[in-house]
Amino acid sequence: MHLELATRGGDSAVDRADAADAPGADGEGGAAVDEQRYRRRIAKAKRAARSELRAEQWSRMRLAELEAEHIARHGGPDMPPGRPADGASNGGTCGDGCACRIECCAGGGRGSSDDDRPHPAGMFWIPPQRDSVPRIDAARVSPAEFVAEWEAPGRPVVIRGVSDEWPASTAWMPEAFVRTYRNQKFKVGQDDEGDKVTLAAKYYMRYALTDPDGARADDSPLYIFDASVFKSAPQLARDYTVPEYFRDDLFRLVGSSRRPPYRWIVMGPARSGTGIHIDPLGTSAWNTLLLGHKRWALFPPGTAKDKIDPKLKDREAVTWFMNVYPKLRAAGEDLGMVEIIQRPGETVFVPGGWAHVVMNLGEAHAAVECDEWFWGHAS
Ligand SMILES: O=C(O)CCC(=O)C(=O)O
Repeated sequence: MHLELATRGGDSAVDRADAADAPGADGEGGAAVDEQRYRRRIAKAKRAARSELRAEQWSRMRLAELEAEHIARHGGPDMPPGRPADGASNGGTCGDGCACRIECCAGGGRGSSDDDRPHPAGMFWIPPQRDSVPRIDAARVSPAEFVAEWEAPGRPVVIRGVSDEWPASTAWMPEAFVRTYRNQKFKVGQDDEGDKVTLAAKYYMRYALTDPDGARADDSPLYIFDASVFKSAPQLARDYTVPEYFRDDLFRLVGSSRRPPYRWIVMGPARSGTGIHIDPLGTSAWNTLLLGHKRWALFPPGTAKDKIDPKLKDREAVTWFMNVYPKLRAAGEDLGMVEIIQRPGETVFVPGGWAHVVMNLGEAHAAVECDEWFWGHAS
């Protein structure tokens, strides 16, 4: 979705239509005008971002309904999405400052019969034992140790504790975010010409969080994935700090004007995500999640492309998890597949050359994260 290294900069049809709205005009036009404008913006963005789909086809797989049915059946009637049913626990719950109490990352080896048990949090969740990626604490592992243990050998790892002090931990939470960036436009896709498709934060947040006919109904919702907004809203770059492990980055030597896009603000609701890909130019990546949960599947360099990236009707992450993942689940270990449920406050390190596919989980809340590519020392 965001993998193009150069966008064609020109305004899209959606941009031009948005420009006709004076910022703040929604406050004066009354609810009816707001409503119409909101619906128009979303419809236009969807048409531009995925021209192969007609409006009603955005929910043709009925995934939102199926997910709700799954939760009703397996999650218990009064359980918020993600909270395990009594007796469903197979090894620990989300802890360490995460308020959701979802069991997800306890580790503990694969192959348990619990593997096949429906997860109470939703149909795209995996049992904790499938998440086998080690966690390290940023305060306890020095940069030299990080390079030796993880970066140089190219091993994925999840780092805890890098974002505790970031202003983004509060500034990027949905309510604060929409207050600050109300009329700021964010990229939510790309049209057939390669131009970016944008939406103002106030429209996107409504679509993602509160409109029952918005993202909640869509199989693979629109997803904020924006690198260029750091230019028009430079404060965003001051809301986070590059973790120490990744500061010594050869990419910087290219110079800021010639450096390809390398950092993104990413926000999306359940089932939005990024289809399978390998990050370009041999870059590695770090990805810090501030809110919500994300599911990852990663494959080591050299994995046969036809096994993990067969031709599908689209390249959406949810399509991959529904059609490719079930066939790989058993063979995954032979292929070297590793899986992660990333929790708030966790940073995933993706070494160069690893193919990966990523999908946001959860119900009403968006995943909010910061994502950067880098070259580092070893690549
Ligand atoms: O968070 C995501 O949706 C995917 C991020 C990713 O895969 C990347 O930036 O390469």
